[in-house]
Amino acid sequence: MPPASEAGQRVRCKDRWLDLSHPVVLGVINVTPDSFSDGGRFGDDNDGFDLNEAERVARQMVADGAAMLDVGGESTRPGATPVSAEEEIRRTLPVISRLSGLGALLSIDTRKPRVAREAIMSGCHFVNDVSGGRDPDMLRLVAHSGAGLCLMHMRGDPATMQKNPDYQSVCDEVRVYLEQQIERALREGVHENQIVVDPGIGFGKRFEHNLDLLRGIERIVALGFPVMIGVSRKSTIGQITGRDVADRVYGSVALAVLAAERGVSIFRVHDVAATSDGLAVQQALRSAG
Ligand code: HH2
Repeated sequence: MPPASEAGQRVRCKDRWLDLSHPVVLGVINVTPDSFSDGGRFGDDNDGFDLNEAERVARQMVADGAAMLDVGGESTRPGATPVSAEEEIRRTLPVISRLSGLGALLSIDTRKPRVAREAIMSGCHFVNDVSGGRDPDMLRLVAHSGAGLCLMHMRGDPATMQKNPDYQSVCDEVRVYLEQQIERALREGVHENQIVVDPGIGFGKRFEHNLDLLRGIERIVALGFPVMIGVSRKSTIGQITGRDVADRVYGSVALAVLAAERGVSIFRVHDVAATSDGLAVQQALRSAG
């Protein structure tokens, strides 16, 4: 694999750059009725979502320190029912158009090239592909548009991924998969400075697998590409703390800070203010040392 010369410092996002000289927060805007922690937040009576509320939440996230906002129109929680590209577009596009006026970097959380294309045309700078770029059309779209790209590891798909996932060594297998998907993306013309990788916490992994991945996250960091993680409010935190989804913020922030210490640079979170504060403290101690 070619050395990721610019990787680690910044990510190309069309005509802009995501600065990674310090850890950054990606604020989650789920425009879904069924996301595991914030589904239905923006209503939906099939006449569309509440754009004013989405804009209010987004503005608050940016004020609280989010460097980018991640808009998603399909829940990927285990067992979730897949939605069509048309439905994902109906959910996300009005929100993306509205948020594009804010000036923040925007990401689309989708596995579908059609949805990503529409989102990029409406102002998105980054594609968060939880399928890890399995569809070559997605890789070609990213190559042509110059958008940033997150390649995430997922075993199977959301409908089936938690049915007895098994690994010999989860860190090794996730690392090998990400390496292979990076190679595929580069072959399709994506530049190394567009790529971010994510081990996919909770995607086709049991509790022990998630812990092993987080303990061994330096092995993913060692790939030389910026690493993103999404642990916010997930069941891994619930299993450690015994708390319900709404009460997992402290555990989520603790995990983000520990991961930042180990070289993770992008944090996909619901609780932007709390995570930004935790990371600011981590950074202050680091530079003081
Ligand atoms: N997790 C979720 C969705 N997208 N993207 C990346 N890169 N990494 C993640 O860990 C990740 C992700 C699942 O969380 P959420 O969006 O809160 O829930 P749902 O899938 O139910 O909408």
